[in-house]
Amino acid sequence: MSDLGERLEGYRREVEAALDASLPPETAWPATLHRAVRYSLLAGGKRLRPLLVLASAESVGAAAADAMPLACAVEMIHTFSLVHDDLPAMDDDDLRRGKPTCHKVFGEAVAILAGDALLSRAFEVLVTLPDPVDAERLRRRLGVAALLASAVGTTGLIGGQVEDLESEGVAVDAPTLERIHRAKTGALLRACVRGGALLGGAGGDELAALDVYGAALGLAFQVVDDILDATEDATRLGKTAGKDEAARKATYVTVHGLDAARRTADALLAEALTALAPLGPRGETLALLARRVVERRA
Ligand code: GRG
Repeated sequence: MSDLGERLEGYRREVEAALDASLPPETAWPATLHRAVRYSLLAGGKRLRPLLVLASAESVGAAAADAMPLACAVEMIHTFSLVHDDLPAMDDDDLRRGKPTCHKVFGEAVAILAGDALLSRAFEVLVTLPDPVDAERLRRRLGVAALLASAVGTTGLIGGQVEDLESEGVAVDAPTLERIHRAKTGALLRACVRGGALLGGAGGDELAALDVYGAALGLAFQVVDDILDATEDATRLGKTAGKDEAARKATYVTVHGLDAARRTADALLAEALTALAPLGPRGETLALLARRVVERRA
C-alpha cells in the first residue's frame, strides 16, 4: 500500500475506535435502543464522510485529531439517513452494509428511534468540549454545527430525499435530477469537506477551492452510485442492487445513459483534482479519496 493509502487506513482505524467510544455500551439503559444504534453505526461501511473531514482538516494544515468529533458526527448523520431510508415507508430494504437492515432486526419503531438518536447524538458529540472550554474552538464547532444542520435540513439531505421520493415513476429532467443529487447526497459530503477545513481555521481562497472540490466530489459520488446500482450485484454492494430501476427512479444512468454517466463522473473527478492544485502536497489525501470515490466498485 502507498504511504497515502497507509495514512488513510490509519485514519479509518482511528475513526472506528472513536465511533465505538462515542456511543453508550449495549447494556446501558435503554439497552434495545443502544443495541440498535451500535448495530447500525458499527456495521462497517467505507467511512468516506469521516475520512473527508480528517483529510480536509489536514489539507489546511490542522491536526486531524481535532476534527475527530466532526468525523464521528457526520458518520452518525449518514447512518441515521441510511436507517430511515431503508424503512418500509421509504426504500423498504432488507440489506445494508451486508447485514439485515435495522428495522428487520429491531422492528420499525426502534429503527425510527435509532435514526433519531443518531441524529441527536451527532450534534451532542460535535459541540461537547472538555473543560476548560477553549472559546475559539467552541466558536468554530458552533459554526460547523450550523453548517451541518443546514446540510441535513429542508434544502439538504432531507429536502433532496423528499424530492427523490416524489420523483418515483415520474419523468425527471436533467436539471431536476442534478438538484436532487446535490441535495440528497452532495450536501452532506460538501459539509464534510467545508466543516473539516473550517475547524482547521481555513478561509479565503483555500476554503473556496475546497468548496469547489466538495461540490464536484459530492455529485460524482452519486453519479457513481447510480452506475453501481445499474451494473453491480448485491453481494459486492452489500445492499440490494437494481433498486433504482425497480422503483422506476430517475438516475444518471436512466436520464443520460451509462456511457454519459461514466464521462460525467470522470469530468467531475478532474474538476475536483484541479480545485486541489493550489493546496499542493497537503491536498494529496483528498485527491486520493476523490479517485477512490470515482473508481470504487461498491
Ligand atoms: C431518510 C432523511 C433521509 C435521507 C435519506 C442518503 C439518503 C437520503 C438515502 C440513502 C439512499 C442511497 C443509497 C443513496 C445513495 C447514496 C448513498 C448515501 C449511498 C450510501 O453511502 P455509502 O456508499 O455507504 O457511503 P457506506 O455503507 O459505505 O457508508
